[in-house]
Amino acid sequence: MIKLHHLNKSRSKRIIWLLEELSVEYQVVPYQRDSKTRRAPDSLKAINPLGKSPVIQDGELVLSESGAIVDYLVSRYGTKSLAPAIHTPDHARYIQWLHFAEGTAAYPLITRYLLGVDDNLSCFLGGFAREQMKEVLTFVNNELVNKDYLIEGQFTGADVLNSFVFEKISEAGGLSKFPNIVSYLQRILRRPAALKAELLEREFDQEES
Ligand SMILES: N[C@@H](CCC(=O)N[C@@H](CS)C(=O)NCC(=O)O)C(=O)O
Repeated sequence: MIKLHHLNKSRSKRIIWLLEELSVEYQVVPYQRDSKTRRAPDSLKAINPLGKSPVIQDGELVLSESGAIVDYLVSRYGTKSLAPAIHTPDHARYIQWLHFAEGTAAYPLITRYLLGVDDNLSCFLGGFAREQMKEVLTFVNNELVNKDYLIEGQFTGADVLNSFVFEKISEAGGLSKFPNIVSYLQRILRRPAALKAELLEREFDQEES
């Protein structure tokens, strides 16, 4: 059975969501962040020396990096259509969106978050990341004109993976100028598998919110 090493309040919720979409059997191994440092506990390093979540175990295979995990799970277990047919232009676009989520999109979000913890958003890097974030959101908002999902006409693993950045920005009230992203996020988050992942994430979170 697939094991997901899941850290509370983290990117790992998306993997619960994907496993629910795929209707495969899985087990969640929960970890809790340190309340002061926000780091994962050292015990996670036993499975991933970097001490980062998500990580999955599937038989002998141990895999980290959310994008790689989504790609692997969808191609290995995706009996439903969670990715476009391989060797099509849409499949290439799907791969682009997989990389976008943890690359171009996540970088300014994480930078702003960390500078915010230090109350240092007015520094050069803070302004740089704010501009980058605006460009990312404008790009995605334009991509979503007349489209329900990132890939035209098809909900895919890329929607699950990209949800993290948009959810975080939405929670911070930063989507008011991006109506296509708002309606897109509402659409994907009301899927039964997404609602179930939200419930499970709360169940596995032992921190007071
Ligand atoms: N690029 C990695 C990022 C993994 C990552 O940074 N995970 C965070 C949770 S959102 C983590 O485990 N942080 C705990 C720590 O660094 O101690 C991925 O996509 O999975």
